[in-house]
Amino acid sequence: MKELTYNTEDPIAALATGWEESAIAVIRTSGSDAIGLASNIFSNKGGLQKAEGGTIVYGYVVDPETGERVDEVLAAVFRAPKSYTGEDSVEFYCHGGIPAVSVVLSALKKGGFRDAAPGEFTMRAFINGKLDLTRAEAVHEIVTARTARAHSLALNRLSGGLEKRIDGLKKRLLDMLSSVELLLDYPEDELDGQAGEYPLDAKAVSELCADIGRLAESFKAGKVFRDGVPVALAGRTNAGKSSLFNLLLREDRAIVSEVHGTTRDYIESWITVKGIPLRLFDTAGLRASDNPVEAEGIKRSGEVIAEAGIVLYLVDSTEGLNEEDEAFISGFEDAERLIKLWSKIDTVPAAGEENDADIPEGFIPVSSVSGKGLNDLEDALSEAALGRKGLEDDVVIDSMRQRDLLSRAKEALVNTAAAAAEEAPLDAAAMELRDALDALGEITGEVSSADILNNIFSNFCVGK
Ligand SMILES: Nc1nc2c(ncn2[C@@H]2O[C@H](COP(=O)(O)OP(=O)(O)OP(=O)(O)O)[C@@H](O)[C@H]2O)c(=O)[nH]1
Ligand SMILES: [Mg+2]
Repeated sequence: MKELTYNTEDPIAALATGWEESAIAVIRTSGSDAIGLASNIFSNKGGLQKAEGGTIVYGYVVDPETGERVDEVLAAVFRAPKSYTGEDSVEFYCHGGIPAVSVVLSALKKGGFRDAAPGEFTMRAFINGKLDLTRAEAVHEIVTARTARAHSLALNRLSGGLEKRIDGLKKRLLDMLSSVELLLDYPEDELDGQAGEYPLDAKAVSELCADIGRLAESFKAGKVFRDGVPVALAGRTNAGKSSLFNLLLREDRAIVSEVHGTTRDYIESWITVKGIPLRLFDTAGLRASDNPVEAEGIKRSGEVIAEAGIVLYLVDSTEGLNEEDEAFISGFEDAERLIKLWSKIDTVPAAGEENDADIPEGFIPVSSVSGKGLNDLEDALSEAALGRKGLEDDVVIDSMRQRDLLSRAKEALVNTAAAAAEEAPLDAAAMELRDALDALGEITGEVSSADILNNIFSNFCVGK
């Protein structure tokens, strides 16, 4: 990746909306002289210069070299510190489409702005204290969220849900550290009434440790919502995989036929189940085949199935279980990743309670014709993706950075708890507590090196 220059002195500009045909495009600028520079390339120069923060000025962007009007725009003026970045900023609402955007950007560059690096606006917002790191990271997650639920979790972080949680943990840590440091600074005999009392309560330390551990664990759920889970449909030929694929997509996508071996190449599509983004794969039916094309399809399907986070294994209820099914199921190592489906249940005559006995243990009866079992299947998918308890807490972390720092804090508290249980000398405990506090501080960005910041913001898109 190219070395990023986040020189916060420069005036910067970038397209904040997509590079595509659109009615309106938004070009963002920021910098201490952003308003002055922008007014130099604006038809109503005085109007822009004098505009109050939070107001909009109508006019034309003018090429500073040729004096030519390049686009008719609205310019929204924001004055420091009341702007996204905390600096002076002008946002141009120009006509959409790549040509219009290009000429406006080019005029801005001639006027003294440089192209913004990825995430540079948000980085400036962080540096200027407009948001902490957990919120800054959430900005990226909001823009890239795949489902409404993922979006709402990121929005919770943006509005400070995670920052507040971390602050609460930090406060508990700080209370512990202060009581330890008090004794270190003023040995017991100088403090009235506290002689002999060990300042750390092992139980409280363990509780704090568990709370930090739980937040670290939420990374798994956060990742599920951020990246989604690959789900593969598997089973013998004609088991009904493609029919179920289409039902879950609510779209007639995969070819369905009574011919065995219809699906050759696997196909995939994103679906949303209970707010969880799932990448669903329909695969070639598993059977021994002399046809080299089908054999290759089956091989590739095997790879998809091996890499899937969840496998839906279909057995045709009109055929029943056979040895191949038994072999697949018993050969599947991680049972929690496997959901077994008893397909085409609509064909069972007078389907009802009395027939349930025919359904083998652990199978969910489904029908792609009647839709029966779809709710149970969705529950099972959600459980396989998030665990039995589902999402218990709306505050989840979804960055590896946050997870690693929480683990570091947890580790330090495990050591502190052990020291407290033995009433060990306090120096070591104080050191561990300080380390835990530092780790939590890094999460919100109180302490962070330029490298860490570059790493975080370089993943952003330009214009954010
Ligand atoms: N009655 C009934 N028929 C179904 C159901 N699901 C699939 N079928 C029929 O079963 C046949 C095979 O369905 P597909 O969805 O193509 O099966 P597949 O597992 O994708 O088959 P391959 O691609 O050959 O591996 C088709 O004739 C479908 O109409 C169901 O729920 N009920
Ligand atoms: Mg198929």
